[in-house]
Amino acid sequence: MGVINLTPDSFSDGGRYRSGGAIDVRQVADSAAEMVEAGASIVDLGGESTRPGAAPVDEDEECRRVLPVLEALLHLDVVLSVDTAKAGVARRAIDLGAHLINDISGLADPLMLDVLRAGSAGVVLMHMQGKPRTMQKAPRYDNVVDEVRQFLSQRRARCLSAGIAAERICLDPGFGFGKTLAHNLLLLQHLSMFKNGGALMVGLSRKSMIGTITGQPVTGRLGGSIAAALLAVERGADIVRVHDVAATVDALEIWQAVQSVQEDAL
Ligand code: HH2
Repeated sequence: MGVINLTPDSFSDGGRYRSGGAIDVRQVADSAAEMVEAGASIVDLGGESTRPGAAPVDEDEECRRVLPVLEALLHLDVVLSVDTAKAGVARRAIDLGAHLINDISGLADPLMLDVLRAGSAGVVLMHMQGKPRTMQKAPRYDNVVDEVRQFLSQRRARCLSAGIAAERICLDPGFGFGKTLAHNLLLLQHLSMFKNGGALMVGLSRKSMIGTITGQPVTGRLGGSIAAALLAVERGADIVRVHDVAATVDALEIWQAVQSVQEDAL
């Protein structure tokens, strides 16, 4: 999954697609096509930054950022995902043709389930402790792996009992969302415990946990991000949400070749 942030304030690519205050839809379309060419099977469009301390955006502004771009990408042969926690944005995105709603709040909006039930789009249910503005102040868990697993399985059960088929649901432990470095590392170490037959997704790309370990600024986190993506895939992640699609695909191709080579290939 390639990330396209249409925000002015995302932590690593904020403002990238803006010129003179407006979003340059053509430039976004070129980037999305490049990601697809490089091997992305999903493109994720975000209209609200969720970095720690980010200010919330209202529904109309989020739609103004995301919907014209979504419309411009509908011709691409790729799964189009919209990163939103707002049922209103999700509804309008699905009506326009979005295939997947990436809900970082894991159904916090009480209307989200109805919106999902009314359509056929898939959903990513992500775990977050607290809200982006304050989530990194003092994250606390007795057992981070158990608590995040429990949250995700409850939210998944809610979707299932609303009639959303298991194949439409993907779970994500939410790296960096109300978690210390140690919480994030424990989640990655035990990622295979999140496998439950459905799809598992992770977002580790360029995150501050990579910067804390490597001492690199956002612009220098490619190596760390690729290492983290590989560790996640090795532990069962089906989808990795990344900013650097081409380099990640290369790394995963090497991993896959090593996994699949047979003795009789000699
Ligand atoms: N991380 C970010 C945003 N959306 N969605 C899922 N499912 N999982 C993640 O880990 C995840 C996510 C944060 O990264 P980014 O979009 O690059 O930054 P920002 O929130 O500042 O726009």
